[in-house]
Amino acid sequence: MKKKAFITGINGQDGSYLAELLIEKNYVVHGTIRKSSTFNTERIDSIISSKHYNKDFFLYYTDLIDAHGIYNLINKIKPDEIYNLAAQSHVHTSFDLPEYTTQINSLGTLKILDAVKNLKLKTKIYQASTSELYGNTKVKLQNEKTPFEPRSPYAISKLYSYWIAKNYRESHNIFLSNGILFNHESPRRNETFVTKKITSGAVKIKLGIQNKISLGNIYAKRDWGYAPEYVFGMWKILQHNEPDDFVIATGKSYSVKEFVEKTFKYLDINIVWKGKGYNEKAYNKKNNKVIVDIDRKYFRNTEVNFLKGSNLKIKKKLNWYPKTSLDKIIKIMVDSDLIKYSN
Ligand code: NAP
Ligand code: F7E
Repeated sequence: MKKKAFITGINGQDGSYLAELLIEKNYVVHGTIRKSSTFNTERIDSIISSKHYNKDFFLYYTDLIDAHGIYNLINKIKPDEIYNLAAQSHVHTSFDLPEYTTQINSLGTLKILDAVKNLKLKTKIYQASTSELYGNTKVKLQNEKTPFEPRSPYAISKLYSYWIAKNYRESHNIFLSNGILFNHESPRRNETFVTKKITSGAVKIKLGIQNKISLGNIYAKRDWGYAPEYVFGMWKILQHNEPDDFVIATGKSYSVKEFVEKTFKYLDINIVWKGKGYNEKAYNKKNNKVIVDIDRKYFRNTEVNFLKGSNLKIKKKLNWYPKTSLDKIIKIMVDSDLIKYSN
């Protein structure tokens, strides 16, 4: 019998890669998308137009706000594994939409856990936790034991889902694991996140269809990994012989400014930085034009300044380790943007 997986947020960056991985691993994959007035399946269109659609790949409209819909779906599918990836995942937006973010990221998770509990299923559940939980920790290399200091409504909503997952694991004996994933990127990242904003902006500058990129805090540092490898880590977490929590990270950290420099370097555009604070700018050395400037609107009310994760536990217990360097990730993203915007 084929294993059945249920992925919430299957048309997101991670959901789309995970769906491809699980189909390759011979699962029957069931996934949720939201009803939208426009097409929203771009990241999974290749599966929809493949032989898998409605054979071993099924889509359902639902929203994590809808407890009955979720219960009914889980009851109908009775999945072996659930990957709860659906979320209002944008940190900056969570300051504007704190209640909605909490409804989806916190109570949405609870709805899934309650469905599995009430239906008395033996389903294993993966909960998408995040390095944002660490906030402005003083610990220089964050691991599974590092105390959390969340700094945004997003992080706080995910703190609830992290703890409710642990509680349902302990109090209801459900196989429930948190993956504490550090930032992971790919050509499928939405352009509202900084890496994709930079690679697509730099490519458009190279092609002469955009003049500059406006950014917020370029001194924030992140541990950026490659999304397809991280979804493989999610799957490994659920194949472990017991439920547990794992950090997935590269162990390397770079600033947004360094990401900008690496991206322009790959595109053969030489830049020079001048000015300080809100007046800092990067100039194209060739023509002295401003190609990066700072815009206050992209700053956050409270920022997470530095993240760097330890992957020791997942390396040791699950033999998962990152393979793709940041330079390689930038190359993959820029090459994909070049194809997209050259046409
Ligand atoms: P993403 O691209 O933003 O995808 C989020 C998915 O959730 C989309 O399919 C989205 O659907 C869906 N969704 C949003 N609101 C929903 C709602 N009310 N009901 C049902 N579905 C809803 O995020 P991602 O990068 O793939 O991340 C996957 C998960 O990992 C998220 O929970 C995120 O918070 C977490 N995470 C991400 C990272 C990272 O660096 N990428 C790191 C740590 C943790 P629409 O397309 O309709 O919006
Ligand atoms: O910001 C700074 C910004 O929005 C990264 C989500 O997947 O990863 C992601 O959250 C950094 C921040 O990602 C701009 O202030 C500067 O310090 O790409 P981001 P994020 O907030 O780290 C975590 C692990 C998740 O769980 C989330 O779901 O870049 N930054 N200038 C900017 N950020 C954005 N978006 N736009 C700018 O113009």
